[in-house]
Amino acid sequence: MPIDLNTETGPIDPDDPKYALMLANLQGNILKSHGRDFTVNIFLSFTGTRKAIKNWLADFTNRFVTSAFRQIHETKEYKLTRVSGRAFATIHISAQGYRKIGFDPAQFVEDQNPPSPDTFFRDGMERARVALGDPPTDTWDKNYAGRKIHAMILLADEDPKRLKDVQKRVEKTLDGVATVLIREDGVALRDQSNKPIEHFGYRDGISQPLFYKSEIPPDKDQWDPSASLNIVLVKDPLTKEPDAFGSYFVFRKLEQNVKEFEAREEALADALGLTGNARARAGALAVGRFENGIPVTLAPDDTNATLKDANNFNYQSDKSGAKCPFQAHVRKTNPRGDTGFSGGKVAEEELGRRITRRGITYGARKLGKNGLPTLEDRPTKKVGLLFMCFQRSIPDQFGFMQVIWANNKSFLNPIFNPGQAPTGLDPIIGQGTHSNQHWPPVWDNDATKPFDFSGFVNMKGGEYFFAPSIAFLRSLGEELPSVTQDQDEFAAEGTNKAP
Ligand code: N7H
Repeated sequence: MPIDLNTETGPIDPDDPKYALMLANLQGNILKSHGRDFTVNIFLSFTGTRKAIKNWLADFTNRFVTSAFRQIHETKEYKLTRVSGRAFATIHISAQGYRKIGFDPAQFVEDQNPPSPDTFFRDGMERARVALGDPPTDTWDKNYAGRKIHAMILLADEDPKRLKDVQKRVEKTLDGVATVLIREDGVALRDQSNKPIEHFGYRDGISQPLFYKSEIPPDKDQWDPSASLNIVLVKDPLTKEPDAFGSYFVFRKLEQNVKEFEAREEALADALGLTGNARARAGALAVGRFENGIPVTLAPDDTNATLKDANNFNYQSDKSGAKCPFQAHVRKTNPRGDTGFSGGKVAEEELGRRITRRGITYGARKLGKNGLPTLEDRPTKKVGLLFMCFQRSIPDQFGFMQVIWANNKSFLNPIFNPGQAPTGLDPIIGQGTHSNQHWPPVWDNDATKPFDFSGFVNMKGGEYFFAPSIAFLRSLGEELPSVTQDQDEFAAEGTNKAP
């Protein structure tokens, strides 16, 4: 029986044979992160004939692309052997890219429930600039503006040397097909406990929608991260093959001004009269978690080690925002039931807004004696997040989250409790002027002070893409897959041991 997304109601068992064809036809990284620490993201402008580009897409898919099925089996193998046999690869095509190879982007019909205005895949990110509150395109990095980006290749590996080798090998195949417009290197930052962090120093990647049964934690009475396939997958509109799904993909290069952000954290701590250990609460009020991942709605400071990376929480015992303010980044972007419960469960509409984040940090930080990045070195530019996320609909999910939640000073509380002071911008990603935020000087006390906190994340360019099904990509080729030059053969020549 073909998979029907409308009847999928929760996480799946990927070993159930019912899902095998779906997983073989689906690109990796969508249902589960590829998890490698080094990536190169290559943005292409197609220059060849339609025929040459289509053949290249099919050939690249056969030689390099990692399916969700293969990703699962490679992960199992890696757990057994601690050796990763090959680099990970996926490909994403923009609306302009589909046009270039003769497909009409109007065939990509995204859900609208109600959507954030003007943030549709078919129109591209540049046209969504005003809706998203993004800065003028002349402040973007070179080659992001102008609607020239047709595709993005993501290559990832644990071994940076092999990654470079594979990158060169891929780029050699582009002759007469495409030019490389931009290359972005992603390098995961990690803290002393080897957990991924972002450049402001906070643990990241803790809370995600989870699609595989084996990932669901036992404690989930306050927040259940379970997700069904229909929040991230859609039928690939360009193939009639059974069980061929894809996903809408957002890429944004978000530069972080670490020095000014940290100065603002100190200024907020001063304004709220926080002293000693309590000063760390200033940043936690902005992010919604302390640097070590403890949610500020659960604790006034960062000392309770059992709460690190806690995710089984909601805001029902913090209805006035006196512990975690409504504007805090993680509360804005995942209100965990603040927008309503139905039958004791978080409203379906809110759950359907979730995005599957797959970003990675970029930019060099100085290394300390332990080989880890020193967070004392505080850059003002050239470091940040290559933000990436998958979803069923850009206007309903990423677009809605950025425009109707993060940038909206009335979300959340005044919408549900009219007459209350505005919530203000999301201090991390909210775009707009006069942030209008209020902050609680005393944890769990309703009195607040006004203080503006925003403007430390700057959008430097990006694009909307679709991650097509492997069935579609293969169908573009005229010949049988090339087996003689498979990436495996190359991997055998190079290093194949993960560090
Ligand atoms: Fe955010 N940060 O360091 O403050 N994010 N984010 N994000 N973010 C999260 O809970 C950060 C960005 C979401 O389920 C954490 O996994 C930074 C965009 C969502 O409770 C931290 C940037 C969008 C969540 C950060 C950035 C989102 C989330 C806590 C840009 C969408 C999950 C770690 C440079 C439009 C919330 C965690 C939940 C978590 C930060 C971008 C969305 C530390 C620095 C553009 C949905």
